[in-house]
Amino acid sequence: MMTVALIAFSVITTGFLTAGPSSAGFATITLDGVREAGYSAAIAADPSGDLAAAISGQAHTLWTDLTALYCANDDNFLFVYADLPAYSNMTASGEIGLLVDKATAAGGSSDPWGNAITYSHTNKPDFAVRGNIPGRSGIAGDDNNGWTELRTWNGSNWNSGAGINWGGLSGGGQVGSSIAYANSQGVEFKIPLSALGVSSGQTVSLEFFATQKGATHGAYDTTPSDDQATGLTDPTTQSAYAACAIESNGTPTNTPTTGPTPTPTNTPTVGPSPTPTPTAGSSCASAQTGDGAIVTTALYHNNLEVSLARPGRRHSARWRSGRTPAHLSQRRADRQRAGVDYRRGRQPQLHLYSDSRRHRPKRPLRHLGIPGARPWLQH
Ligand SMILES: [Ca+2]
Ligand SMILES: [Ca+2]
Ligand SMILES: [Ca+2]
Repeated sequence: MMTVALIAFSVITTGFLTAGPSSAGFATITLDGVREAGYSAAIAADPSGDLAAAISGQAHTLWTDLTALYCANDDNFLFVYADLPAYSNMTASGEIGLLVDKATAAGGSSDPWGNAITYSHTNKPDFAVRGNIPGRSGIAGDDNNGWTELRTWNGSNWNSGAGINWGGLSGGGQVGSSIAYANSQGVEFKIPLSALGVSSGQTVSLEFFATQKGATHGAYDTTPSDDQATGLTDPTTQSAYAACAIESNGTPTNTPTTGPTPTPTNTPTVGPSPTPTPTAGSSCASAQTGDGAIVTTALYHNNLEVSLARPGRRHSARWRSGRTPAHLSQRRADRQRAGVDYRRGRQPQLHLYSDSRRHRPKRPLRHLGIPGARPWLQH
């Protein structure tokens, strides 16, 4: 028996891309002195208008009133931003300092530039970015040239980084390679994570202060809030930090999740091998490749398949008896139905036609565009 197994099944597969946990601190930041949205929420705040009267009373030190501190990072840099709403390079004069601690007790306890600022944090700062703001000229004592150093505590002093203009500002510029200022905006730092020796998952502690050049000046103001100068020459002692977490990339990790389990609608069954071993029939001269199977590209003869050789029981009986069909009308009808040519005196033959060609019984398959099809199925 010829068997054609029709395999029908459908598989529903659904995939989802799931975003990883959000990382508020991970962002793409441009070093330009402007605080972009990537900084998200402030990590520290300080009241506005809280400067000592002697400091707020000078136009060129009014910029030292600090209000908020931010941080962000990408794969390679820590960005820190301090709002300086009253800063202008046309009027401001003074210095900045950014302390960074890596949660180690060791560190410097005095200011690397020699101001009257004592670092008494439980964990002493391991790095201090100290710089002159790009500001106005003509203020005695202040350089206001933008020169900025990244000092590293080497275990005994702050000498590492001395004499190197790390920030890259010169000639009155406000945007350097590692620090940038923008009028009425603030100051922005871009610190290589490699320089700090930290990576995502770690937290650094930060404190930012503003002051003026000179051994008698303490911190005029700080973020986070801390001891601040009550006058132009009041020494200060700092002990406050703001925590800044170094975040990993918040880009979706594309972790695939399994959707609904695919459910085949029918269990696939294996049909006949497309190239079975030929088996010679009793009345066949020899076996032919493809005998005994139906394939989509060809038809072959199978002497064992009675239903094809003798499509109609009535006529099968007649053939066996050798009688000539008596009713031509019946024969015509049968011919149209089954495509059987049993003309008198000829060996019974079976013609196969497509369904659509049922009423054109003489047109064999090879005329219907089926490659390789044999037009006759002969027994
Ligand atoms: Ca920016
Ligand atoms: Ca303030
Ligand atoms: Ca430390």
